[in-house]
Amino acid sequence: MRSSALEELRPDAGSLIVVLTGAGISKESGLDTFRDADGIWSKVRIEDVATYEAFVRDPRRVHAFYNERRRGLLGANIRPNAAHLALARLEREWPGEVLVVTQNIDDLHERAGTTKLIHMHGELLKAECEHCRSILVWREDMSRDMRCDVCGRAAGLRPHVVWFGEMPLEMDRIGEALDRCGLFVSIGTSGNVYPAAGFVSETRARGTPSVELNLEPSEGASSFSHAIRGRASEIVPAFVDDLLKR
Ligand code: BJW
Repeated sequence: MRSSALEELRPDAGSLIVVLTGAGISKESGLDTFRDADGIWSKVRIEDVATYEAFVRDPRRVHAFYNERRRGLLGANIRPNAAHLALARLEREWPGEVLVVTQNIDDLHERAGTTKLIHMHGELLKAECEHCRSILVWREDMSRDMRCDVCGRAAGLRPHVVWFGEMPLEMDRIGEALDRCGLFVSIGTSGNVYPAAGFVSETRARGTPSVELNLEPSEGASSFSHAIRGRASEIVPAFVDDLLKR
């Protein structure tokens, strides 16, 4: 990390910092990314498990995919790493606001202590009823014939996740935060999936400084004003330390 370059990133003490996170921040907690060589999309096809059409065609298969990932997330060995913990510290200690917008459906930010958080692609530990639109906390396996606890109807429960072609959640709140933030930070995302991949361009158009913390340059790397390369568990705590020292 070049401290002279980082110095330029100094946002006003009272300003809002928006942090976008992706699968790379949870990799060192033991959860797979999507597009790395050993990632989830190297084992299953998007069109088989991550579209509404796939769910209608073969709900058993889609439920099996998410049931396995839910069981994995709840495994005793999965816990937040130093990067999640550093972002929770940033929220506690930064004199302005911090909003974490995560594409991840895991709950590792919450477990680390982050409270100002938007799960734009949903949450693995929740179910949604297609009949009454209730969102239910869900830690067990799910199947198509289960009944909704709220409306009592069967065959309507789906994982509360955003598949391709579906609208990500809380886009108005995210847009408002991007409009007024003093710093945009992106951590552990490949920049392949929109609309999240376009956030940096939105902030850049307003002249807002931005920094990408990732193992390697993302698809949109050239749009960031600054970059820090390395493993999230090492570079995120160092970055947060640096921001809080100023
Ligand atoms: C480390 C590290 C370490 C590793 N330390 N770094 C053309 C055709 C059709 C659709 C589109 C199109 N063009 C655009 C679209 C829209 C589409 C899209 O973007 N498609 C692209 C593939 C082209 N987007 C959508 O459909 C979205 N909706 C939408 O646009 O709504 C508007 C609309 C509505 C109706 C009609 C039309 C438009 C929805 C996207 C939903 C994405 N869903 C998923 C699955 C969620 C549930 C689940 O988890 O199963 O979300 S896909 C998957 O990708 C998941 C992730 O959140 C998302 C992003 O992945 P992420 O986090 O970036 O992970 P990776 O693996 O890609 O990258 C990890 C990075 O970490 C790498 O860079 C590593 O190097 C790094 N890393 N270890 C630091 N230790």
